[in-house]
Amino acid sequence: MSDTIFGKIIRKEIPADIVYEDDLVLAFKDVNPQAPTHILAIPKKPIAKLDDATDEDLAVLGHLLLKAKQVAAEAGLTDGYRLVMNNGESAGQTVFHLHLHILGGRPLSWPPG
Ligand code: DGP
Repeated sequence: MSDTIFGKIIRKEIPADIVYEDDLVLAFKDVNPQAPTHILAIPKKPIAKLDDATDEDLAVLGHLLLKAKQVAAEAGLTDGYRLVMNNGESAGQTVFHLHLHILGGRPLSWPPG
């Protein structure tokens, strides 16, 4: 897949407020927060969107989900939080490097728009 702004963040070519990093995943604050806490968790592997993931990505996607839980806890989201993954343009995806939004710190309505 072609490079994205998140690829530049992974390579530290542009700054981001990183809250967690290991060999497989990175988590950083969203530049346009939609809630008091809005963190993005991404695999370092450049998968454009969930539809492009394969069985080879099983471990990294499981790791991403468990690290999202850890990041939410470390951010103090003890009263619930929402994980969102937009898949494709009509779902609202704008950056084509798979990412999980971790949102919390205010009541979140349902259904999402
Ligand atoms: P999505 O619409 O699901 O593709 O979400 C992309 C998110 O990425 C959006 O909430 C804004 C965020 N974002 C875009 N560019 C940057 C950036 O350069 N830095 C950070 N920290 N977040 C960004």
